[in-house]
Amino acid sequence: MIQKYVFGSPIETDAVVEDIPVSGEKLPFFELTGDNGFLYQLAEKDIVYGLGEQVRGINKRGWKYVSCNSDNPHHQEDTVSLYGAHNFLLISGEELFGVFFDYPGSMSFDIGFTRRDTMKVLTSDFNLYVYIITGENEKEIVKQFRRIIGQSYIAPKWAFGYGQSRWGYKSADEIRTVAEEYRKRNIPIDSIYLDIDYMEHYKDFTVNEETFPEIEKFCAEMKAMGIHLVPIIDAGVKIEKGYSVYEEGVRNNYFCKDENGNDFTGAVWPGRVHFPDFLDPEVRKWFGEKYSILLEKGFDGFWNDMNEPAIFYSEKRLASVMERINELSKENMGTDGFFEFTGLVNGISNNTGDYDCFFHKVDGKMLPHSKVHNLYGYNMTKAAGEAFKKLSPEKRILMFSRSSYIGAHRYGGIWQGDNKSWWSHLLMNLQMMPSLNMTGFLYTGADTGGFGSDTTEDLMLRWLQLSVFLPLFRNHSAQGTRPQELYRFENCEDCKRMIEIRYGLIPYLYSEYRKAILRDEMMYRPLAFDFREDEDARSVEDQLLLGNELMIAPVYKQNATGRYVYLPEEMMLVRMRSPEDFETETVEPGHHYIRAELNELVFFIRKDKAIPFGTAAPDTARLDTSSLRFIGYPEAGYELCEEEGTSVLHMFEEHK
Ligand code: MIG
Repeated sequence: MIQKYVFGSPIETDAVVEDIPVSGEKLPFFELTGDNGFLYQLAEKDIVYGLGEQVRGINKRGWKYVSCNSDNPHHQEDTVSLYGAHNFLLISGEELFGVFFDYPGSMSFDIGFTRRDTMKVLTSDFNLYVYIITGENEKEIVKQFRRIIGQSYIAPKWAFGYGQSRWGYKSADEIRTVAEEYRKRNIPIDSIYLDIDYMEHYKDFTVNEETFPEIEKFCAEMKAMGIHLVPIIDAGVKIEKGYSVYEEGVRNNYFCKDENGNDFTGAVWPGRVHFPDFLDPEVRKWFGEKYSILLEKGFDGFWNDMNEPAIFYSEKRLASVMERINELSKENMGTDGFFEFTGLVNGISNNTGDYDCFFHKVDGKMLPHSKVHNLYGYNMTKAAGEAFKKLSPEKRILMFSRSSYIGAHRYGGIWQGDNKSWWSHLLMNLQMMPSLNMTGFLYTGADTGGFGSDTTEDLMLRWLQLSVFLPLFRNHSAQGTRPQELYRFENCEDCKRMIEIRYGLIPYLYSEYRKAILRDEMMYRPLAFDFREDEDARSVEDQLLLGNELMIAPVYKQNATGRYVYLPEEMMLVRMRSPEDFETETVEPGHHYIRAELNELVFFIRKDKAIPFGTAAPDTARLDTSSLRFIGYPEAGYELCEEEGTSVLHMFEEHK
């Protein structure tokens, strides 16, 4: 059952697409605090799931979080905000219910942080909708929530192939080399990403003709090699006379305004920019249609970045900071002055104070950005998604974004942003999957190998052993870090075999992905969602159920040659070194230490289940799905859900 409650006069976010009448009853479970907040008494054993893209564990209890989308490359234990605002929680324990706070401004969640037995949720101004969802179990509650927020975006099948990316590829030649290195070694690959350097001075929808000459030809050349090129699009539009996107935006009042009604100016990669007012449907239509410039050149996938929006500095803040620094530098700077100085400098980027200095047009009214901050990236992605429906009705386009709000899942996926090459971030990648799935983000994954800081070969291998199971499988890294294309490693062969296994898994993964979307289900679940009564399952933080058949439990510690795994039921362990080289063994329920050498992918098939498994292929277009094998329990069948419909497969039965 779903009940909708209203407080004050909320801004419509369109997160929920189903019409639900507002309940006249009193909000259950929560107490109103009188300071714009909601209070819930947590019982000793309550688990709190949710919040989508956030740090820490699957159980969110014991920390505080803030939904305030931010360009934050420090994903640490004490981080409170990342790039998304996913205000859905599921409380499981004494009571069982889901709650969605549909609120586009900044809000905070103290989940047993100040007091272990208290959850306090605070909004900035108490104008919001609250949805309470009750049901028989966790899965059923999520299903109801997913139904009211609308069906998730479906990525093309090729987007399940392996992708190589790096911030720093500067020319077509460099990209060509990457493609050749992969093909030369027969490492499967489907996509190479173009980061900001493909553009001319970081101007959206332009291509640098010197470094990327004849881009149509280059796209075609890559396509002939089986490789899709995926360019980045940034939110800010460069201020430059003669640049058509800028000029059209100014002429038609498509940019966010400052308090005087002038176009608001901030700075990002291109230098000074204006920000399109994506909350205005007319602006979305205009910006969305710009993607056709690149579609026509042969691109068929995009990633939207810097759309929290990230602001290096606003013109106004820069001026006031400079003025103050000038004053300070005239004096003999004492301790106080010095800290004021560093504070000013450090606070110049992504300063939430700037959010009151620019405005959006919402239903004909001007609203300060702070009121709708968390909707910006969502609406940028919506602009693209809506446009693709018109520009490319026949062909699926890959789209994922950095920033998001619930609702964005209908238009694209997200990636988990600027993580680091840290072992803890490999675990965090896994832990974010269920909470993202709860809120509709199915096409997701993190930068494999880690984005910031230097990776190591063993970290890469272990990370591959998680990412082979995740929809978005992209190796991406930041400039200045150790190069991490797979052919850079001494044991490139081991990496290659993991990618080959991935291609063997794609028929299964894409099928489970489609099922999860079409049925409003979670593709990745905590163990406790299927084994509710099992106390040990309820505390597992480093294993996931995948689809209806698998359990994954990757090694995420350096130098470990195995790990403890909890089996809530008997399962079949698969130990795989390549698509052709693997063994299986049945493992009893309980806690086990499972060995897994660096070159071994270990995963589990649930009791009486089996999965279809293909062979390696250079890319998804060349996957041979006519000869799927089965791995798992001998009597099991499998329902394959493909683009054309579903078909039931049985063990040893050939798939046509
Ligand atoms: O300020 O485009 O998260 O994936 O490589 C950094 C450069 C801007 C942030 C993205 C990252 C991308 C990088 N971008």
